[in-house]
Amino acid sequence: MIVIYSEEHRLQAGRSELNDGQLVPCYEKPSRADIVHARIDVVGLGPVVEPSRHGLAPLERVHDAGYLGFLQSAWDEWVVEHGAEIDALPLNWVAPGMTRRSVPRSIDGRLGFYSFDAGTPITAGTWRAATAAADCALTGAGRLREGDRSAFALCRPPGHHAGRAFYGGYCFLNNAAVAAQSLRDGGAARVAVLDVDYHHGNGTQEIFWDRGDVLFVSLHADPADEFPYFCGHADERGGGAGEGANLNLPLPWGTDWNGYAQALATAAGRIGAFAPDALVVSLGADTYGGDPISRFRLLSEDFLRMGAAIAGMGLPTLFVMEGGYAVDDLGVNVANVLTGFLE
Ligand code: Q9C
Ligand code: ZN
Repeated sequence: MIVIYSEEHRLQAGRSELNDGQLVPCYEKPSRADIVHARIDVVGLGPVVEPSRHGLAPLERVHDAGYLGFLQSAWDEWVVEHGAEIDALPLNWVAPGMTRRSVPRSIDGRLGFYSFDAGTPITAGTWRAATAAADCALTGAGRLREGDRSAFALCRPPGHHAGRAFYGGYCFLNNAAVAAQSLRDGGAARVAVLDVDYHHGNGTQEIFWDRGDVLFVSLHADPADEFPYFCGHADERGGGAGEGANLNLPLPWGTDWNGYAQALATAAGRIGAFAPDALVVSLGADTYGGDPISRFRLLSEDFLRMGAAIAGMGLPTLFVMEGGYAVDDLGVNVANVLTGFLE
């Protein structure tokens, strides 16, 4: 399986995120990609190649042009106001009943306008790292278009929380959505996105909400208890032409492989019925029992089973790296999904 990886992920190295009332060191850090990259080498998964540059056009297919412009210049504007010694974090957001008539002029106002949490610092290298990650996903989509059965885009920063015009949850550009759209634009009539990250992929859901040509299926911790809290419920089924093309499978804290495998079988049934031409997997390994910010109980060997279950769907499959914060075990867990898929 070809692996697409860029060293530019290192340019996203936030200092701190707001968590449990405190600024703490970022969980989403460069060593995450390093350990996955190292493990891929050990298991000899496949050639590791650099992404090719795709520019802004494929990003504009799923993201708002004003939002992309904001992301591109946010750091420079932040530095003018606050200096380069502090990462850019938003401080306030609009609530229902407040107006959202125009984009604020102030950089602080715009950080809040385009975000939904204070866990996602913008730094000097955020734009370059995020675009390199999107290029990894686009390069992987290109491989599928050329006939590969599978590919792994080792993206960092992750993407599934980023929507058409918002960032959050450590995500800026929605790598999986960009890849799914590029598969559609390359001739696939229908594409399914299967999101196995521990957190609901609210950004991907929002981007494809009213689309009948892209099925979104997500297994995740119940948003009644877990981030992102405001979406991911079972009754969110898509709107308009997309009604029925969104399937959320929220699971309780403490879910182990038993409970997870049942939901994965339900997901497989829905994806099979949709009969897509390609599958994009948002691959987070934060369902692992050892994850520091999550509360599922998957074991390392369960990720082999997850890969086998995904292979059983019998589709050309692009894996796109999302979350997973138990860094020491992240390489093994992610590589297990991929080798379990190939076996
Ligand atoms: N106390 C991804 O896995 N913070 N993003 C959770 C926990 C946000 C996770 C707070 C977690 C975002 C890609
Ligand atoms: Zn996650």
